[in-house]
Amino acid sequence: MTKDASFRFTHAITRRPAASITDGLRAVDTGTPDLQRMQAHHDAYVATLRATGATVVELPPLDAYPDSVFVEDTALCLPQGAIVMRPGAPTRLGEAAEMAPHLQALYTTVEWIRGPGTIEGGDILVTGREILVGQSARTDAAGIAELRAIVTAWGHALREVHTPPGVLHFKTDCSLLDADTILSTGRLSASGCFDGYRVIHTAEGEEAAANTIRFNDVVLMPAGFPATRDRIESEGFTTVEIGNTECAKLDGGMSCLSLRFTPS
Ligand code: CIR
Repeated sequence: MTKDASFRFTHAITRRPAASITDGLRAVDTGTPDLQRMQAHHDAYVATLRATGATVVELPPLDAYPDSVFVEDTALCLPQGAIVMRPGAPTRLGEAAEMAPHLQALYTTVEWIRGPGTIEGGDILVTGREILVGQSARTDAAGIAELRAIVTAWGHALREVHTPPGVLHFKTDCSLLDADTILSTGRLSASGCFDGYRVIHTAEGEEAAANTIRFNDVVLMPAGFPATRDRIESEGFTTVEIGNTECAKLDGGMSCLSLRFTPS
């Protein structure tokens, strides 16, 4: 794939948060998310994606799945096709089948992780060179092996890495800023998993800013992390800050809220 294909996209899919979001999974209870505030943040997020010229499909809320706003975990979208994931959280398993028809409407090739292994999109970082996948409480070796078989047949290199203990997903702690540049927390990059890349670190105490998305010409990042924002800007990127207080209560961030791709 061309290097730019890791951050330039014509399409995104999002899903509006459901009223059941109050029952969303969380590692630590820091309060109940407010649906109205989350919707307002979500509207700003979608508007920012659209402002780059992309087509954004906004799916309706799915009350049966409290975490279904976090669509990233349901699929991996690559230039050659989409792969429907198999989430490791039992309450989220059905979200993948809900997403599949929307991918089939846009892609010629859609593959499935069939199990018994599990894997969630939040553990997968596609760079300009390779696909990094972190084992986590949600993503296991069998799930990664199944993904490897599909993506290597499509010409990608897959490298297995580790999600820091106590961190939900690999990408909770990192994101791609361009084909060769990664934003990372110090605790994650210390593992050496980004050796050979240009790494920009989140500022001290701003680890929660690590999950951003580069989408066409902008970097969407959670609001409230000025030192990290300044670092990203000083490296030549254009940031847009999006409120993330409500998603953060459910361990969610910028990448979780969309699937980003160019259909083929
Ligand atoms: C969960 O625990 O599954 C959701 N509350 C948060 C999912 C965040 N998704 C992501 O980082 N890709």
